[in-house]
Amino acid sequence: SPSDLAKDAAARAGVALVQDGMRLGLGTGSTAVFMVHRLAERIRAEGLRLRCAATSRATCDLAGQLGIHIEELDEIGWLDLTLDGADEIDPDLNLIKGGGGAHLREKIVAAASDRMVVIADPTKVVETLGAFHLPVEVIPFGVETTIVHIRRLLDSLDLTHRPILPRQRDGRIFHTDEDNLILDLSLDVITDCSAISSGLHAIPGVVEHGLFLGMCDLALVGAPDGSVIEMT
Ligand code: DER
Repeated sequence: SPSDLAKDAAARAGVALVQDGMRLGLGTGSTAVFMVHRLAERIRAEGLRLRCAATSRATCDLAGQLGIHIEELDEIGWLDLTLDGADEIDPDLNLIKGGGGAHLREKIVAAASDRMVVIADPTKVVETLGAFHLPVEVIPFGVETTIVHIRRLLDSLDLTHRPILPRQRDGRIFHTDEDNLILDLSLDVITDCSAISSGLHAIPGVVEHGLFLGMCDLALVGAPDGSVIEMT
């Protein structure tokens, strides 16, 4: 499909940044799947020696199936480059991530990297963040009270929002790799990213949200014809 061609083009451009000996963070999601496949091809073709940390069990499993040796982030310590997808990318390269429910480990890995490069198809590029829901990872204990605090925060910021319920997948409550829950906030337009970010972080039951502010160094946006636009 055109979307797959665009994702693969972005994935190939991201993998082209990988140099022998690098310590890499491998993202999560459908675009990251293309990236892991292209990376495995380069490793096989060129005998690249890399140290790779995964941002989810799903990516760890896929990489393992493709012969990519995955290590724990703490075994590697720090990373040169993280390649990951995004749900939305604004002109300042601020992101919404978490559509796949992996934004906590993704943010930890991105924060442990000298460089974060996002790979995406054109549908992810937006003028203003918010059309995509904002995922928030929360501890299951007392989640109803956490929801009350989030609702009060959104009201204080004059943000309209719909009922806040834990994310479901295949009809069951979704749990993250840390066995936490995800709340998807439908905010429509997010203009004051920092107010939302600091407000959410002040709530005890909130673990992490999907706003990646000032973390992305470069976005590679693929097109179905194989071309790639760089956003910096
Ligand atoms: O969950 C995530 O953060 C993923 O990276 C997501 O944002 C992008 O997933 P996609 O490549 O399947 O659109």
